[in-house]
Amino acid sequence: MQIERVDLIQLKIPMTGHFETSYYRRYESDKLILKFYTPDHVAWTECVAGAIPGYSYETINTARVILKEHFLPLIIGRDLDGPEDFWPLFGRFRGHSMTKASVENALWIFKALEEDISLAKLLGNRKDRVISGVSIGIQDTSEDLVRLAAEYLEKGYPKIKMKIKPGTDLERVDAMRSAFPDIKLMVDANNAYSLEDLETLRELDRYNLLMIEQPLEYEDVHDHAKLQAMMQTPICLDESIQGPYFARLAAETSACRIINIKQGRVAGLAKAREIHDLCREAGIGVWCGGMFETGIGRALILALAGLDNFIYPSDISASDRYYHRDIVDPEFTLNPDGTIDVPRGPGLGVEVNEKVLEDYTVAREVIRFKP
Ligand code: OSB
Ligand code: MG
Repeated sequence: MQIERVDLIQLKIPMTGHFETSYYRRYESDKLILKFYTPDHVAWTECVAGAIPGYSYETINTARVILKEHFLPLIIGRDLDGPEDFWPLFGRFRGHSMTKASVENALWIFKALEEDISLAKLLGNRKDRVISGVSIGIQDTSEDLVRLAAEYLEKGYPKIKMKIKPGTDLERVDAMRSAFPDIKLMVDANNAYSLEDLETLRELDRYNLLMIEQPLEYEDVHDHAKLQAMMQTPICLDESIQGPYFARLAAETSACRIINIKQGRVAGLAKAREIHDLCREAGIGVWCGGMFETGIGRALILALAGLDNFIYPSDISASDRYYHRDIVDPEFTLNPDGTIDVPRGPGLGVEVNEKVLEDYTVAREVIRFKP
């Protein structure tokens, strides 16, 4: 495969409702979409970095600069066999995992297209469906939270993840558990706590939560190990697991019992699969998180999320969870059994609707380096 052109397409997509984490409330989704061209095929990828450096230091603007100055010149015009060529070329670069993933993903998709098989099949995913779940941002009141959760449960979502932050945490979890005593419920703190908050965190043990996601800072693997030893609820790490090494560190120090795999956070599908395999050996179950993906990124993570150690419900919800109109056809919908279909067509298995894409586009650049 020889990539001859890449379009960088910046989108601003209004969201169906605001989404607040412990660090930021957003009303719209800023996205960087990449369209890669070889003489025979087109591959679409999505960089999952956001508008502000809140989840990690990356943003769509750091991604654009790194892509243009460092990453794209390395691959455009080069003869590549497939994803196995990625790390020998990109291993020399530090960080910028989401940006790396947006390039690495294209090599997988081209490989699948060349073999005329689905990305899921190429990755070794034999499942047709993945268990869905919905992630709910911090609401203004407990009543708002319970009302919103009821709507999603009514639609058939089999798991609710609620974001928490200090101050309102216990009141909100209490309200949710009183309203829904038996549902699969978990919380995500996005680093909002420290070991000083031990008393509050241990109170969470009373609510039969599936897990508590990333309570402490992303560097604090050691403190998570201390916390896990003092809590019954499984700790799940998200931000802390920046690659296979961190998964091994977390396993060897018993810092968590569960890991949320986001392929963007760990620099692509090869590393995501490596972490998946390593966790299986270590007895750590994983699940597939999300980054408000459009249908492009959603198709990609569905292809990954059917591997056999993805044993907890995902954060992969239907297209209309965040977007009035997704940029792919068909849009993703929730099955009556609370699952989402894994696309089975060649490559990503979805078509990009360029008319809808155009409606959301705020900037587009064509990158082409002539030899
Ligand atoms: O911490 O899992 C998170 C979204 C953006 C950044 C971080 C997180 C999230 C979510 C939403 O929880 C997951 C999704 O529905 O895509
Ligand atoms: Mg998280």
